[in-house]
Amino acid sequence: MLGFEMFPVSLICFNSRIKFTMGTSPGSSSMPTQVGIAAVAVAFVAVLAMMLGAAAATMVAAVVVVVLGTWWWGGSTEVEPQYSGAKIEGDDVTLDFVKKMMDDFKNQKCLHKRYAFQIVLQMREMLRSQPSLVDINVPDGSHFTVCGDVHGQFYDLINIFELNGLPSEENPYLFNGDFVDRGSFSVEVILTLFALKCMCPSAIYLARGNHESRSMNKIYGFEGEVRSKLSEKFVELFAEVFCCLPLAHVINQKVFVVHGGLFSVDGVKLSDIKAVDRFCEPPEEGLMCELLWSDPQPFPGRGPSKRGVGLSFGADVTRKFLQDNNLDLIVRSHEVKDEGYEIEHDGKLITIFSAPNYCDQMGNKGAYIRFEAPDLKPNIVTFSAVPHPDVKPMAYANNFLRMFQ
Ligand SMILES: [Mn+2]
Repeated sequence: MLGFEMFPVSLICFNSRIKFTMGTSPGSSSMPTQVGIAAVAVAFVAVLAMMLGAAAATMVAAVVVVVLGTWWWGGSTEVEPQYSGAKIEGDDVTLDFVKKMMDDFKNQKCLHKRYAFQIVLQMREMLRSQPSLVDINVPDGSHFTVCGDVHGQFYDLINIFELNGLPSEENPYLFNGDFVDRGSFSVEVILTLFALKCMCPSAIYLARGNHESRSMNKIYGFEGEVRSKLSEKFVELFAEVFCCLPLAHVINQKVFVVHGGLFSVDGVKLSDIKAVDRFCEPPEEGLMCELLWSDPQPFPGRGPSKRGVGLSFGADVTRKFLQDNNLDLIVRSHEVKDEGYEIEHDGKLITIFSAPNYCDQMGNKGAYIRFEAPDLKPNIVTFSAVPHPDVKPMAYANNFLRMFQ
């Protein structure tokens, strides 16, 4: 069960039929917000009635409704005076806030829901305006780091930042999907990555992985963790934001970076990927599905996927895609590797995986790639796992499903 998710296709099919509501609903805060608005509206009418000569009782009723409405509206987002964790002052997520938040997380302290909400909403707005394929420009003399799957291993994520520096305009990163699930610190990982992007959008790029989806989060732990550490409404909110994540990135028009891999058909152009309408749960076939799910294979041509979703593609498929799009290299993630990386397809495809000792039991190294512009030669750095608090992987996953692990 560990290396690959043998994912029941029936579940995916079921899931993709669920209508995606983003854009039609104002967000998961709509319930208390609507109650608040209704309360204010009633109060307004009452005050008007009073001004027109109604009884003092109307006035009393209005005051009661206003007080109740305000309490109801603000109750869930108010920060209690005893809260000692990281705080966002105003609208701006600052470096000081992110550092304090990461420090709190390290000490297993939660971020207040109010700030988590602010970060996730800001993230949703930012990601909505992004194209499905994002072009990244790394100026000559600068560098750029690409990381693979993190899978909720927060302590290994901070270790990457200790080894390679925090994301900033001068030290930008791309995290190539599968931020959550499996590891039991997925909430800490996703809030850290999102907060860094809110702080400085050009410091960190985030691509969707196959685990940034409702059906996977339900099975592999993220949904339960969100419910436990935040609340039910965040389950919905994260599902919406994940649907806004871009599908692929291209560095300096030369390096194509995607979570899974290539396609069941030849001739796909970057413009086709840019044109994918990605604001949905991953479908069970087509370009978007294959970008998130496919794997390379050591023999030429194409074959069925060992996962039951996407496909396996050979070096000839890689070569043709690179030629068709005038690219030099594919970087992808999605598969655990002993050394944290693997170079395949005549050096034209690199798998990068950044969750060392995956699920506390694979004994693998983690790795990231540092590219220096202009030559963009991939420098691979490997690292070992660091200790984490005694919370087992999949601790928040559905217990019934865990019996089959
Ligand atoms: Mn994956």
